[in-house]
Amino acid sequence: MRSSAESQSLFEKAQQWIPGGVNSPVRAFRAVGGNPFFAVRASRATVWDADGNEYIDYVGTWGPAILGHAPGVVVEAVQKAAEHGTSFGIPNPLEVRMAELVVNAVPSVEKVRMCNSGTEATMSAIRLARGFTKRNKIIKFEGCYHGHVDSLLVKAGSGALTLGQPDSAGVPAEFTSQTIVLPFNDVESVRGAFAEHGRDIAGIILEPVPANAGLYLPRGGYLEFLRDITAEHDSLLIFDEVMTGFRLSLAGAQGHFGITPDMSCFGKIIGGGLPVGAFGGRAEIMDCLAPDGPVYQAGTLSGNPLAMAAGVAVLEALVDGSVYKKIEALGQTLSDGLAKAAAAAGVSVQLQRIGSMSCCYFADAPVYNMTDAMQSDRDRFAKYFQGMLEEGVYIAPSQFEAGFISAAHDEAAIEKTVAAATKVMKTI
Ligand code: KE4
Repeated sequence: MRSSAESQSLFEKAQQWIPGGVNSPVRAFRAVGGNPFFAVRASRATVWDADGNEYIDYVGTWGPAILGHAPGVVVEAVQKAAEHGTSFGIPNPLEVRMAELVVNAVPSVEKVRMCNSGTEATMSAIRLARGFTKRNKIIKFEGCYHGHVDSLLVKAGSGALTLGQPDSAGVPAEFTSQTIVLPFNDVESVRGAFAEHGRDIAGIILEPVPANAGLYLPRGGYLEFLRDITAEHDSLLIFDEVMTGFRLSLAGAQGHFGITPDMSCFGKIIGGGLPVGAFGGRAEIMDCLAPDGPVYQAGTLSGNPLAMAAGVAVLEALVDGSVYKKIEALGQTLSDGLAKAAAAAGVSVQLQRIGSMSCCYFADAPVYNMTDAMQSDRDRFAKYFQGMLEEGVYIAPSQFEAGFISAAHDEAAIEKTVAAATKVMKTI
């Protein structure tokens, strides 16, 4: 039995001064029971908690750690940058290098604006879409999570779905009245929305691979359909690639699927673990942003030299493509191993994976949308989570999250994980 005295003590203290004891709800373990452990150190594919327990980490700080934790290139870059100042609020060369890397990596992005979180990126992208098209309605899909933007916290995924609050209190109906929420992978519902609201739809925002209700894939032709119908109605196609950007390929999901959105949102990986967000797209759209255009958007720490230094170091390490080959192969090995573990235990799972992102649904049928995902057996998932934790494997503390493999994982880590799953699956 893992010791947890120090984490318990920290959690008691945290709950006195921090709502729920956490600074982001999904960390509270509410969906899986028990109390969260407190991380004190992370390196490569391992995280250590305050009681000295170590875990193979498949959360990867929810996506940023594609190179693993504390990669040397990032640590050195941040140390060097910090010696010259932690923030200027003045344009700096690292911002220019970051923009160059993003524009060179993602063909659909002609210009990009940095901000400080994925939420800011999506919030700004939909404001820009409305300003550019002079229309108000936005289509989003059930189960997709775009951060805690008021108007998009409707049937949202991630922590909202985990806590059973896909719609948040405190959001006036007026703020979501312009948001059309449709099931993912359902062509007819999108056709119907455009038939009814066509000329007032500023755009569609989606996770091209929804990974905030577990992980499910677009059906064949679906992304192409969304690209065509938005173009047909002069609406914008906005890919929220906060999670998939620079994860599924150097050009994200759009590069993997060969789709050209009008705008894209980024975060996580491009900050190398420091607070970051970005949104970019066609120059004629981006030039509507202040100071050139009428759409206002700003941020004290946007383009901050530490986040830029960390992000530039990561992106430069990804450019040759070798990381993607490695994490794709490890992802396949892990999914194959987990499938065998489940089969041996007679447990019905849906292992859904793309590249280094995956989800193990405890479900009898494949998952293609939020309704399917909600059929999964969350009690069984909670038992699986706790069993894996006892075996020294940390997976996302929610059935409605994806897992990540980093370049720091290796065959030995995957073998240990599969061995743990083989043991745990027999007990749940
Ligand atoms: P942030 O504001 O948390 O940086 O990004 C919001 C966001 C936007 N778009 C997508 C596709 C996202 O996945 C996210 C954030 N992802 C969750 C994990 N599923 C963040 C974890 C958390 O909320 O603690």
